[in-house]
Amino acid sequence: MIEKIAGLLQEIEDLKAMREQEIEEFRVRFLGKKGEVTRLFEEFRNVLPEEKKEFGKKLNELKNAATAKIEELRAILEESTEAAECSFDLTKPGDACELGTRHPISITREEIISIFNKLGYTLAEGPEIEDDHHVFEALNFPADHPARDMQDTFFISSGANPILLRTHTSSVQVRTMERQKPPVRVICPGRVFRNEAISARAHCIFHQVEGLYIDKNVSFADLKQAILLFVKEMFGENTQIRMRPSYFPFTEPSTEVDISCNICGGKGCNICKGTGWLEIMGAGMVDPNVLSASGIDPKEYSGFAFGMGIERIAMLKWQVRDLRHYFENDVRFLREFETSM
Ligand code: 2U9
Repeated sequence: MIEKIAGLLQEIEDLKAMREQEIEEFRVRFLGKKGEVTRLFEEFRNVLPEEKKEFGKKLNELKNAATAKIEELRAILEESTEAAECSFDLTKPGDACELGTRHPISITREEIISIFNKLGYTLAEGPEIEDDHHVFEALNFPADHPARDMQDTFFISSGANPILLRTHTSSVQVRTMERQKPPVRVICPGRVFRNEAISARAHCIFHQVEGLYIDKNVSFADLKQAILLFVKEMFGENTQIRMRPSYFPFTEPSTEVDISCNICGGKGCNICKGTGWLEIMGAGMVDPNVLSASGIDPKEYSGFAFGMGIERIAMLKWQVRDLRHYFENDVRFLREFETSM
């Protein structure tokens, strides 16, 4: 009997890693209702009293060894299963990597910049948080101009030269003029902020591109030609322009520029509200006061400037009906521009 137990103990010790089913078979064979250990416990009753102590000790040893081995085998199995699950299957096809799309505002901004780059304009950028001097004072805004009101501008501080969120990128051109002697030919894209109620046609944050050209003998004819070249590149060779008189504190004379409707070609449709024309930008000859404020002699130099809202240009290019689409980042809207990458 003792020998039998020793044999079984040896058998247990020799056992190597097993699959789930083999471990279960081993458990049934040793610890099951009709298993080896159970049978030996039954035989224990017939053992001579003087042998009971040694036999009982060996029997418990066998039971403990079988239980411990089962636990050990299960742990080994679990570890190897986990390792197998973690290991890479190099034959599997890779996960598709979904590419994002460029935002229509970025696409439009890059296109506008690239057209003006070809005309010799270089890029200039400046801070979104500005001071009153660069946004209003140097641009000939009178002290009581409504743009200087809290209703129109987000102010950060008050005082002699308040800090505010720029309402146009014209401050970038002011900084360029302060730094650089003419000739100046810059294109200035950027975010601007106005205290407006959000609707389909207005937003408190939007994007502008403004341009400035200062040199000797720059005329209104040069301005007209630059704009005509731009719109033909942007909206097609057959695009016409129309200039209407307007007013801005920083330009004199000032104009608002329309293009012939790129949907109906000027015949009149619901996009151009039957007029055949679409407003795209403002422009004008830089006011002599603006030149002097930044240290440029208006007797020696003249210049033109223009400004446009990127959202508006993109709306006209792709017939976007509601400005809010640009800021909501709904992928169904953004995917419309997938092919424009
Ligand atoms: C300097 C001198 C002059 C920039 C200009 C406009 C006309 C204009 C609007 C178009 C739609 C702003 O986005 S919008 O609301 N802009 O009409 N901007 S001329 O004139 C300057 C700029 C800088 C030093």
